[in-house]
Amino acid sequence: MTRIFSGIKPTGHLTLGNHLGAVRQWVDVDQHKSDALFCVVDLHALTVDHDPARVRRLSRQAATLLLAAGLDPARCTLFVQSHVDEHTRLSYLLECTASDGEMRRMIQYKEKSARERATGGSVRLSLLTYPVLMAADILAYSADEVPVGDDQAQHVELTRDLAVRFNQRYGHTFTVPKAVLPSVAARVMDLADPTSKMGKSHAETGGIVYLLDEPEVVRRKIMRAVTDSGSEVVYDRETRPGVTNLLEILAACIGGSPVELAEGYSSYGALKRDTAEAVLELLRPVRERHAELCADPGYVDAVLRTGAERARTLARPTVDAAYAAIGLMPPA
Ligand code: AQP
Repeated sequence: MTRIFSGIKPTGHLTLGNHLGAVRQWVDVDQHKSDALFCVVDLHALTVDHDPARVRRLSRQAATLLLAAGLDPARCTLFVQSHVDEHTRLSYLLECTASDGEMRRMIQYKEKSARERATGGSVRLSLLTYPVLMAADILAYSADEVPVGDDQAQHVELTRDLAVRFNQRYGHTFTVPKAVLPSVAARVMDLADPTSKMGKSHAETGGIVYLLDEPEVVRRKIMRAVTDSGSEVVYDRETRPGVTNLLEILAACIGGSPVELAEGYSSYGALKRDTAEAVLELLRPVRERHAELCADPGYVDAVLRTGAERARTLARPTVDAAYAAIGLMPPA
């Protein structure tokens, strides 16, 4: 059976981008056809300036929202990264496999480190090495597939390179995984700036739809989405990024192709109205279930405990094999 691993960082409240680009695929497809592991990757949230209490709160909220979105603990394994030591154990071995040049070429590192420096902050070393920890997250479970949005494709490519290199140097240890991207909404853009990705940690929140936004707020954000000059509804990422983003969101919510959906609209207003209603319809059950789960924190704890136990059992032999292969003496 195909093994799948994917994760989400508790750096902010989950967004429509996370939902359409990743979580919905996990819920509707992955957990039914594969041995799927989903992880709240809390260690990754420490790579930028963070508030400890907020990370703890957002980790719980992310796990609760994933269950609310439809992850079923009877069908998949849901856990928190820092509850399973194998991730950091393996990460160091992969740091000894990667080169610093490789790390500095990562687009997210270049963008985020530039942002940090521009605001006078210092760049944490972990921001540079975090793709290696992500590789460890994936390789520890011998995952075959990694369902991700487009922004993570480069990191999965790095994971593949590290797996191949390690296997060549030290003998076959890791499965070489591949990224699986959704066919639409692989990169949902910020509604207020459709040339930049809708990211949950971004400071400007006016163009970001959060899964727990009140319906009126969702409606307002979509109705105020920046559209393009011209008035025709045309699907073209280059020349019409705003309208194209709305068409992608609508298509991801109701099905169909964004190009064909465009033919049914003669004004931006109608497209925005339909997109807002489609998003609200998609998020309504998630919000309702989230409220129910918040009333039962013991259930969420139990799911995460069982998930971490299974994750540990799966990761341990692979990480132990990597320790042996790279030349470390086993404990007596
Ligand atoms: N806008 C998006 N469109 C499609 N997919 C997306 N994903 C994230 N944003 C979009 C996918 O969701 C999964 C989890 O994402 P993440 O937690 O790694 O990243 P984030 O939500 O983008 O969080 P941040 O902290 O705001 O990250 P940065 O600062 O990197 O933008 C992934 O599969 C991701 O592809």
